[in-house]
Amino acid sequence: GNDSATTGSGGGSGDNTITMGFSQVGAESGWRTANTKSVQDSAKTAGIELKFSDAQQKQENQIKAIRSYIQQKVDVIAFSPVVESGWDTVLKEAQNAKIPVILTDRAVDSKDTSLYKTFLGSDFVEEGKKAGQWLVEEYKDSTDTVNIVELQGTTGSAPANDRKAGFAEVIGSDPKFKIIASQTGDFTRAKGKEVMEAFLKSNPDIDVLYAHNDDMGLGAIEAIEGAGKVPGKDIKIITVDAVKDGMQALADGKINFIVECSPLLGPQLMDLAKKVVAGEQVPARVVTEETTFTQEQAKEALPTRQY
Ligand code: GZL
Repeated sequence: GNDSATTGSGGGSGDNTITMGFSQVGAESGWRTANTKSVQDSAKTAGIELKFSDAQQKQENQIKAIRSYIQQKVDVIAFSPVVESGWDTVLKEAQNAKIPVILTDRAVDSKDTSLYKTFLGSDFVEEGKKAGQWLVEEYKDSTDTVNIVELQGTTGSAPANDRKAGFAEVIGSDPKFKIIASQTGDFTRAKGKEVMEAFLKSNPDIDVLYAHNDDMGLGAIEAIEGAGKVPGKDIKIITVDAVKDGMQALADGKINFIVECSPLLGPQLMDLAKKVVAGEQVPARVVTEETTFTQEQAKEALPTRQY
């Protein structure tokens, strides 16, 4: 491992306090704000000095933030890459500056995995598969065509790519399932509503909506109700995240199934950061523990939901 002279610990307050530079995607969804709170609260609890930036979902802002953390000689850099590609150059700059990098939440598609010490986050393919499995089960006794519309997450992001792939893999087992429209809603309520309005105009017979996060699903519910249809009944809805507002809609019967994606990555992130700065070995991949919720389970879980 590096001795203190070369790990950029000059960025700390001079004593052995670890300084972390964190580049957050943005504040696009309930999930994201819960994730930010988890990171900030956990840094305080861990005694880690946190430099935090919000990139407003723009990759160039994340690259700028990472470069500024390198200039400030922080001890460790952590970030959630808004999209999978285009990180090798700035990650090489961090590597040359001997500043370890931790990926959290979303992944990068860099071939050189030495560019980061570990990736802490959910298995998004698995999340897509869980959504597909619920649908297969829900329609197991029907042979009619099932018309599905899909609201994808941010174009090029790992959760959008993988939730789409996992879902398609599972429903692809039966030709009755047809994805008749699929478009990005950029993980936001506003865009989810806008795209769902367009889907409703051009597709009179939609049976199911698969939204890559609760926020787009909640926006779509407004569009569905605006079109005089009943969400959860006329159009069944599957979403991912299980944030409070999504769980409330699930309990109210407007959503039919939610695949959890936990934003509470802060404690594990700070633990990994301490190990990485100390030069200890850490697993290359740490997968988040998470489950799924039906309408009944949402009613039970809501009172104690942390986010
Ligand atoms: C998933 C995370 C996604 C959430 C969305 O880990 O990257 O981004 O599912 C959020 O709600 O906007």
